[in-house]
Amino acid sequence: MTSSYSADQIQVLEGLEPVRKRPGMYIGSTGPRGLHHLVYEVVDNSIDEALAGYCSQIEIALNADGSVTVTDDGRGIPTDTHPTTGKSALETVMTVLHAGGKFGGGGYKVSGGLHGVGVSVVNALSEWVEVTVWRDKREHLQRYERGIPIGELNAKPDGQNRTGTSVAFKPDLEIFSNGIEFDYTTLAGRLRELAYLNATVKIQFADNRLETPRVETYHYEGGIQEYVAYMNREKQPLHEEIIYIQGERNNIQVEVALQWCVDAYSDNLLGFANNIRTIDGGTHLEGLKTVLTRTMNSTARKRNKLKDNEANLGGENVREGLTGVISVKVPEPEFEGQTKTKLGNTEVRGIVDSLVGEVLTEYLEFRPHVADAILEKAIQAFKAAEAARRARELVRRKSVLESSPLPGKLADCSSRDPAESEIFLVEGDSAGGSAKQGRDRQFQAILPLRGKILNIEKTDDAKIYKNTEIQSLITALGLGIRGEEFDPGGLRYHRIIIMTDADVDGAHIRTLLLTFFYRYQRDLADQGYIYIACPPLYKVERGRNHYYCYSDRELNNLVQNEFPANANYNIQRFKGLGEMMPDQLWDTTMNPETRTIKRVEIEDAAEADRIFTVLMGDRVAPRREFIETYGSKLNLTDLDI
Ligand code: 0RA
Repeated sequence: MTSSYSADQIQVLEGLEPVRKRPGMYIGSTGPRGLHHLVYEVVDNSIDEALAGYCSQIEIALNADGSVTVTDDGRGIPTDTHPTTGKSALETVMTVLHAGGKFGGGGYKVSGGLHGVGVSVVNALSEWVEVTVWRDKREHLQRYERGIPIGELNAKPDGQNRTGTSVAFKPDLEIFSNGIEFDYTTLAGRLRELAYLNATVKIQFADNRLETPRVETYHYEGGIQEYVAYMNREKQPLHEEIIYIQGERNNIQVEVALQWCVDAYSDNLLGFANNIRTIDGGTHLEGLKTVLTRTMNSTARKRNKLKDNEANLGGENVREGLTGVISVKVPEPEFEGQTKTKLGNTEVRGIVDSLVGEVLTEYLEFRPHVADAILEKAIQAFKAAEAARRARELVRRKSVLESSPLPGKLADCSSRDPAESEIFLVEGDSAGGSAKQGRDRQFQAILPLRGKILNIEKTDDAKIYKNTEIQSLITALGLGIRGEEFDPGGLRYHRIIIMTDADVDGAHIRTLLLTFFYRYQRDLADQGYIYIACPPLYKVERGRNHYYCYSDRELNNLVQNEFPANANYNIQRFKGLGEMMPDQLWDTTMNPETRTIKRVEIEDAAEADRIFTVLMGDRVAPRREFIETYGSKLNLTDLDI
């Protein structure tokens, strides 16, 4: 540290320097996820102010210069001088790590989880930040550059007597070296989710980067009840009214919304703790699952749907076709697991159990038709599961007889270390052949899949396990049975790479596989094991050089911008993977040194669930509507509908 810094600046540097040195420690990554995290961090502060009861509206704007502005109508960050630092509270919040929470704004803080690192982290990782606070009939403004205040906190009279906070920031390209472009859909998904989870808040989202700005408002007075309705809007509900349960015990707030659907076979339960999506579950979801199973079984016995000599319905059976959201607000949340997305507070389990148990039991007593409809579905599921179990046992017995449990067409790799092993799921035998010859057999396995695999969205368990393509997929991957506790220990490859042709059929097979993974064992996707290979579309030869292009844009760019105007060149369009020579396939698509693969991430589970239903389910009308809406983004000549 040089001696030219003033005392104030040294403190600032000590405060935020670690953040700039190791941004990943604070925001997870400096890729797109970390970048978007900055916005969530700032918005979370406004949401906290709303949960404390002081803020009703939050506006988020993506600005043309790449910055973002988040404005709320809360009380405004305090601007008086802070006793220990001698600086304004505002400057302290902005420049001292973890200072934000110490002001005790009341209500719930999301600290400790994915978010809650504090707005100072955003300040540290931004090229500049400008904070405006309206309070005490004044407008206060301060600017920071890379975490350092530029000048004093400036105040001028504000005639309007408004209150609130506005934080504008531009992410620092020095930190986010892959780019600082925000994705509208990603942000919109999370903001919509926040609006569902916090029914009182109105969230406005504007994209002012566009020539004609786009503005959307999210305000759902029905809260998570409306969230469930939204997720189910393409499905056929088993009962009209969404079951809603709300209560508070020991300072822990619990909210649950549930609706079963007729034509759905899997369950879709989303858990949130302090507005954070708990992908890895935790005590709130455990409590909910336990109480659902118990309540439905006792209701079944009361209503004579289960005889004394019949076994209890399993949790899986009871949850079949269920869409639900549980949102808890816990004063001191403990988040566990590698990604801190599992709620650990043990007291939550019992509170959810007793609260939901009491209300749901009574709800069903007053609505016997609803109770019977759910029970009949669960009993059917129970019977189907029995049939599936018998089918599975057949599979198991058969594989014991065959002595080799791995499918014959799998070309396995030599490595037995899943962490370094990958498997390519390849469309068709001919591409499978090229891939087998082109691969590095040390760590790359190939499983050719013949034709279209079963559409799991339309099928029940028993049929799924009889399907040979799915059987070989399950055994090759080393997976267990649908819905059983996911054990990554059993997984034989940590990269499952879907490699299909770059045409409509390829896209269809890819979607079928993704549907399979999403419905069959979503943890695989949630934990980032699923990838999509990116084979090239074109090979361009010019003289002794050749180039591979992965999109039309790349091809145009190459031909128009890189080649001289009168160049002679030849373009070969790959119609399928099978057309590529084994070494071409290796160079362009399989070699970890040179290839691009896309990891499948499920950012917005509710939307994913809905889209899978629309694209793969039984009902034609919503699918047609989806294609009509988004069809213009597709190349219609490629569509064979
Ligand atoms: C601490 C205390 C008070 C307000 C806030 C924090 C506050 C922080 C943020 C961040 C974004 N928007 C915000 N709005 C409020 C309240 C102090 C008081 O007036 O008593």
